[in-house]
Amino acid sequence: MKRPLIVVLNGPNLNMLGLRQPDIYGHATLDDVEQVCIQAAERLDVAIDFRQTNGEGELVSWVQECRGRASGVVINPAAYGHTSIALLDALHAIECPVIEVHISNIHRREAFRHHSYVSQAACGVICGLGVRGYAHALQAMADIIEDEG
Ligand code: CA2
Repeated sequence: MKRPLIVVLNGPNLNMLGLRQPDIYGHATLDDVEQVCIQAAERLDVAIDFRQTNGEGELVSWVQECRGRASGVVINPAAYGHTSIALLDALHAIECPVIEVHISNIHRREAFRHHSYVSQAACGVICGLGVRGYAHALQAMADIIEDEG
């Protein structure tokens, strides 16, 4: 039987992970995050499509492409979570569950990071658990997909 597809989307500057600010984001690179996701997907018997972009429009287009293709979306919108109504609108328009991930605990940081537009479209939010948050998000998404039958 075909494995359900979970699309894992990453927003701006996440390609810089591991290169700067290890006190906030740890030492893992984006390649390491992808490996965490690949291993979790193998364990959970789901397929993943892992992507990163610095462009808001590209991120919106990738979300739109999930419609009818993906069984679930895990997204670290990075700074666009705090700013982008366009991204929120795109996430509202797809008909699959969304889980938002942030590596850092955005609520322990500057006030402008405390609000995320994306959270309004998400069935769950994971933040502050480091890159392991992606594995937890994939586990939760696999459970949701199975429950939906
Ligand atoms: O904690 C997270 O995962 C964030 O989504 C990361 C974003 C930040 O804007 C959000 O508030 C929280 C930043 C992406 C990574 O930015 C870096 C910049 C320089 C060096 C390393 C990472």
